[in-house]
Amino acid sequence: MSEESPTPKPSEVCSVEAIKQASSPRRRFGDVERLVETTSTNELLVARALDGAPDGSVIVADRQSEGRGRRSRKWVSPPEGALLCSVLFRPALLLEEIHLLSSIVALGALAAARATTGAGVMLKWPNDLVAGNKKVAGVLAELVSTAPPAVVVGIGCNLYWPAGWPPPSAGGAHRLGLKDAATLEDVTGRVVTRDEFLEAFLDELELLYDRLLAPGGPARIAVAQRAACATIGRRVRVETETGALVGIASGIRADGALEVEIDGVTRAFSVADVVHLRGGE
Ligand code: BT5
Repeated sequence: MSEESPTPKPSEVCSVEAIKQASSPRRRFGDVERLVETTSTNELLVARALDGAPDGSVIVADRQSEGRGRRSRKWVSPPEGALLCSVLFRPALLLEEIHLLSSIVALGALAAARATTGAGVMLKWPNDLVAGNKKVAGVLAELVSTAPPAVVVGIGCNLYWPAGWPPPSAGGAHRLGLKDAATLEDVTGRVVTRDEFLEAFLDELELLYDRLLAPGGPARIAVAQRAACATIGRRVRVETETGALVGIASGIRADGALEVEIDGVTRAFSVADVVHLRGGE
């Protein structure tokens, strides 16, 4: 009696092409330098960019002693449990489209957070990842004065906080600027490791970067950014170097500036901090 192999169900049939795609290495962002400790992954990658490092170079560190935020602020992270990562771009983009590199990094992290933990995080202008009013990740872009210019975009994403963090001896969460911070574990109850998150993030980033560089790409990424941005339509307080103003966030301009309706006038802000206001605020 001859043994007949059972007919495979459609879900078990896998084309050679699909197998190749599933196992193919990333074309970009494959060159990942992993460090135990550095001052700031952005600082280091800016130096590497000046030395000629290629488009798609990535640096990841377990710890940073001088993590940078925007406007000379500090980014603080525990000795484990955070993704601290910087990516170098040498894109063929117009100067006014450069801000979209920060957007693809934020959108890549948003997709990675959803894929690995199911987190329903959103963006807060310009490119924070937030769960409600809690900040889960921040993005910092730095222009490198090479010709043509390069851009280093860094992301710090709180995955989970180890026991004893933030250290009470340092004044706790408030003093470290972490009172409005949260981790993906806080938000979803799920712990994702840095390597898992990094893989998901870089896979997403490759798709988004290809999309950005394709014809019509900047407009498409801008649409995706607006769709993911919880700031639009919200009553916000906009804090600038010269003071604070309250209005309704109405849009994001092509150059990345936030448009806010204040007393019937639309004003645009390129560099500012935004607070999402709740009902009575
Ligand atoms: C940012 O700045 O959100 C950009 C953060 C970018 C950090 C990454 S880590 C890898 C790469 N290398 C670097 O040196 N930097 C990048 P900003 O919007 O200015 O927010 C900074 C503020 O967020 C601080 O003043 C604190 O109040 C708060 N903060 C600091 N650490 C935080 C954390 N781990 N989680 C949430 N909030 C934090």
